Amino acid sequence: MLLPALASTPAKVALRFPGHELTYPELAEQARAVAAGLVGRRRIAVWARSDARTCVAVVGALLAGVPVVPLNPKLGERELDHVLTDSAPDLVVDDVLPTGPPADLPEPPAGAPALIVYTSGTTGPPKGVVLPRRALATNLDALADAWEWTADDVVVHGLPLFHVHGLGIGVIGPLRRGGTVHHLGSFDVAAAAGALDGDGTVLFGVPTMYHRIARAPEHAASFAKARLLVSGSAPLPATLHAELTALTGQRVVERYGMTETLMNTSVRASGDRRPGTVGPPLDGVEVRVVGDEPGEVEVRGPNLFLEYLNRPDATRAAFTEDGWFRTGDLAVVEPDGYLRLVGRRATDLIKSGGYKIGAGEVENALLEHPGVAEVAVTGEPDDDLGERVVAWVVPTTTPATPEELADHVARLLTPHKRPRVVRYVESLPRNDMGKVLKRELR
Ligand code: MCA
Ligand code: AMP
Repeated sequence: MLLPALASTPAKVALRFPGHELTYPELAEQARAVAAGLVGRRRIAVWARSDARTCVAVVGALLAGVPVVPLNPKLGERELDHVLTDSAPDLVVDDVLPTGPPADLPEPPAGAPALIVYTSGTTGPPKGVVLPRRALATNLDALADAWEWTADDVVVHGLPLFHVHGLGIGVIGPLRRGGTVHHLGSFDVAAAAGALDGDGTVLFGVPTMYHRIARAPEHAASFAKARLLVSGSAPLPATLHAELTALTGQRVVERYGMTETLMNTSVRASGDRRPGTVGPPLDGVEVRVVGDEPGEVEVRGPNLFLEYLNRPDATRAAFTEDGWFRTGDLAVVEPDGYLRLVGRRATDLIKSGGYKIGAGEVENALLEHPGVAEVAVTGEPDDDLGERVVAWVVPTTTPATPEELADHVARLLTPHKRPRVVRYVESLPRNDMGKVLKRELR
């Protein structure tokens, strides 16, 4: 059973959002009504605003065995159109939750799809990653083992609910444990500190959030109280790790995951929390680094996705013949089995604020703007975001301002993909084949 606490309904808070709490009995009642209203649906999409309604809709769909596409509520018109056309949900859940009369629903099979999460690649529009229930259940149990995560934990975060980090690990995780999610509505250092001053025990965040925590020493005492501070989705710089230790006495636990694989490795709660390392493989997950080190990380195990929706070509290309998933991440393995990630195979993937952004998507969007004749998009180091999106633009005779180009990308794709910097150039460096030499732009 994926969510046993929805059956046993302990008398405690399951979900806490600003100004709104649901206990397990309340969540179970509401989610069962949603499940009854969803019976027979093939696939649904949910506007994944950061609120309890999103969680009730997702839990209801999980109870009914109906796969859910969580939609970023800020999706721009082009990307939204792509996601809805590609996933073809037979219902889009917004404000009003579907309901039906109480019904006893059987537990869906472990191999059945649970979530379809859209993720960027190096080329083309985002792909829908189909995650089975088995992946969630086994991965969350492996994390519970590594982090000594129990029903007594109150997990605090302000992560978006349309990605694996916030929804899969940050909401379904605590619910599988029978513990509590304390979602901040949106990330804010003071709010996170307040939650940890209350009953919060564990904090989940991306490195950008930890960077902002390190810039707010007035709240250090609150972060010092946490049982665990966990970071993931992008590399936590060793300097930031050290700053946080100096400030809070805590050593941040890093874990390494991917939409397609959920979590692959993590430093254990009882383990050595070395800066720049993401720990050993989780129980049940096979991880190998192929070729000369640093080599590509490949993963096999019950944590893997089933397929990219409607993309058998991309699915095939992502796996080796014997079923290892190629992550595209480069790593070395330390003597004690810890992974140290050192980069990515593809230069055209940017990680900004923990969000994965394909350079090609942003280039295609910018090329549609009348002010842009040619463009190349790169990622540059950024203290706060890890990397920032930079657009190198050859303007037309009607040039656009950086703000206009940022708004254009935000409106077409999504705000976090917008260029943070625009550099106007007379021409782009190209090789004999006409391909842009991005390395020369850095
Ligand atoms: C700004 N905004 C705009 C524009 N400019 N909207 C429209 N047009 C514009 N031109 C809006 C943004 O949408 C945002 O709204 C607000 O203004 C601030 O924008 P921004 O500067 O982008 O936000 P930020 O303050 O830089 O955000 C930092 C952040 C965020 C909070 C750290 O990047 C974040 O939540 N990151 C988490 C990413 C994540 O969960 N990744 C997991 C995927 P608003 O604030 O309302 O949004 S990786 C994963 O799942 C794997 C499995 C793993 O390993 O975890
Ligand atoms: P996504 O496709 O958005 O799920 O992002 C997955 C990618 O995020 C991985 O392939 C890694 O490149 C990166 N990532 C996740 N966790 C970490 C981490 N702890 N350290 C470094 N990179 C990470």
